[in-house]
Amino acid sequence: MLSTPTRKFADKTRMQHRLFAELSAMFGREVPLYDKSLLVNRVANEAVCALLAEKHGGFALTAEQLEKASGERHGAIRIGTREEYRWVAGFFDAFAMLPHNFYDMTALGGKSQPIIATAFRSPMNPEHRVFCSLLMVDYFAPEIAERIEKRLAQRQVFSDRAKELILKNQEEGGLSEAESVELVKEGTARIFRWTGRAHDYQLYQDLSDAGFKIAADIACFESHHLNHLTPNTLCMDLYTAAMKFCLGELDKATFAARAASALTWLRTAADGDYMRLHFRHLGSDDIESFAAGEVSDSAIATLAAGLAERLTQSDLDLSKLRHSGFKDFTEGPPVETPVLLRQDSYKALTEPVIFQQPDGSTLEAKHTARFGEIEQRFYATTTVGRELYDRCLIAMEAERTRDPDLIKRDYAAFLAACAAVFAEFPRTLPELLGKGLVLGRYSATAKGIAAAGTIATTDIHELIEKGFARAEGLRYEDFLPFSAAGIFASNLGQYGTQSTAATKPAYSQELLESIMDRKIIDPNVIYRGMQAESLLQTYSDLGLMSRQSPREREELGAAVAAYHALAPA
Ligand code: OOG
Ligand code: NI
Repeated sequence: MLSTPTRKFADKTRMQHRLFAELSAMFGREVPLYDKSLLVNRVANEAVCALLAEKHGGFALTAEQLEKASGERHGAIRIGTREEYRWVAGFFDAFAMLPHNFYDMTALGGKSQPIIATAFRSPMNPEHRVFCSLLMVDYFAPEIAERIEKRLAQRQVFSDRAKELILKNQEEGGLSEAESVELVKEGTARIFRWTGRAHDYQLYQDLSDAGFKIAADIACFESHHLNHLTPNTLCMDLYTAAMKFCLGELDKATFAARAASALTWLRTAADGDYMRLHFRHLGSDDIESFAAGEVSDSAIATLAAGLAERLTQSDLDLSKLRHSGFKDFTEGPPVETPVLLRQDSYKALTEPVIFQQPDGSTLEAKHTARFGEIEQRFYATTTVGRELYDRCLIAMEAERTRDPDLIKRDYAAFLAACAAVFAEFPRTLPELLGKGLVLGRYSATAKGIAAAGTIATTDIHELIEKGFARAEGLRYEDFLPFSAAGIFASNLGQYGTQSTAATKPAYSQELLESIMDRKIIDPNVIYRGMQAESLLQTYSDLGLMSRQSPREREELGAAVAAYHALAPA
C-alpha cells in the first residue's frame, strides 16, 4: 500500500514506536496515576497469561515479551484552529500515520460536542493511533466565537523547527535519523506536553458555564496536551476490577469474586481465535501447535487470590494518588460480544492550573479534563454487523436509562441485562463470520491445496468446515463515535451541548479534508479489501477460481481494486 521509504530516511514505523514510547514516558511523568494504571494492567495481564499458559500448552510469554506486546497506545488531542490542525496532520504524516474516518461529534443528538475529528494511524497493521478533534468555532454565537478565535490566534504550538521538519518530510518523503529524533522531541517537549498554564480565566469560566468545557480545554491552553493515552488490556473486566480495587472502590472479597469470574469467562472465551487477536506475534501455525489444556476452578481461585495479594502491596495503593474514581460501566459491547472495542477509564483528574490574565496578573485555578482510558480491541464488523451493533447499543442505553441504579443495586443483574440486549450476536469467531457479521482473512490449508481440483463447493464456510480453508478475524483498528461521546460525557461531567449559532452549521468530511489538504481514508475499504484479497487467493490456491460465480468474482475484484487504489501513486 504505502511505498517503502528509501534507506536515506528513518523508518517511519520505528519512528512511530519511538514517538509513542516517549509520549508514554512523558505522560507517566505528568500523571502518576497513568503510570500506576500501566502497572495494574501489567499485573492483570500476567494473571491472564498464566491462565492462557495452562489452557494452551506451549504458550508462554516472558516479562520482556509482555512488555513489548503492551506498547500499543491511542492518544487523544483536541485542536483549536484549522491551521494548527493542518500542522498536526503534517506531523503525523512524518510517522506514516494517515487520517482514517470522519467523526462528526456535532451530530450525536444529546451527546453532541462542538468538534469534528479524524484519527491518524497506519493503514496496515496499525499499533498506535491518535484521535484528533477540531473545535468548530462557528458552532457558537458570534460574540463568544470571536473571543475564542482571538485567544487562539495568540498561541504558537509548533516551533519554527518543528514546522521545518514537517515541511521537509512533506517535500522529500522522509527525515534522517537525527531529524526524526528531533521531531519526536518536539512532540514530547512542546506540542503534546501539559504545561499547567492557561490563559484568560474569564473566557474559561464563560465557556464552562455555558456547558462547553471541551472548548475551554482547547481554547485556553498553550499546547495540544494529550487528553489521554490509552493502552490495551488482555482482559477488560479483570483490569477494571483491579483498578477499582486499587482505588478503594471494591473490597478484597468483591475484587476476588470479580477477578475469578473474569478469569472463568476467559477460560472458555480465550480460544485460538482470541490468541490470534491478542498476540500479533503468534501465527496460526503457532496456535494450532498448542496442546489443549484444562484450567481448574482451583487454579482460577489461586490466580485471583494471588492477584489480590499483589494489588494490595503499597506500590499499588492508588487511593493515595490524586484521583476522581473509576467509571461505572464499560463502553462498547458486553464481554460476550467480541466485536469492535470495549473502553473504560478512570475519571478525569482535577489538576492545578495557573492562568495568565490579560492584565498580566496570574490566577490559580483547577481544570478537570485528563482521564485514564483503557481498551480491548475485537473484530471489525461488516455493514450488517455494524447495524446490528448500533441497534443493540441503543437498546442497551434505553435499558440503562430505564433503571439507572441497577448497576449499583445488583451488578450481576446489570451485566445479564447487557448480555441479553446483545443476545443476537453469536459469541465465537466462526459463528460471527458464518453470519456475515464480522470480517476475516481467509487462507487455504495444506489439506485444501492437496485436494485442489477435487473440491465441489465454493462456499467459504463449507470450505472451512471441511478443513480446506481457515480464517482469522480482522481486528477493528478505529474508533466508535458513540463510545467516544460516552467517554467525553462521563469525563466532562456534561452530556452534549447544543449549538449556540443562529443555525447549527453542517460539517462534512470534505471540509476536514480541505483543512488538512489531504484525503481521509475510509477504513472499511481496507477491511473489505483485505477480506476480498484473501478470498481470491484462497479460491486460487484451491483451484476454484473458474468455479466462482461471475458476480462474486466481480464484487471481490472491485473491493480489491478500491483497496489498492488507496496506495499513493
Ligand atoms: C477523544 C475521545 C475519543 C476514544 O477513545 O473514543 C477517544 C477525546 O476525549 O478528546 O479517544
Ligand atoms: Ni480514547
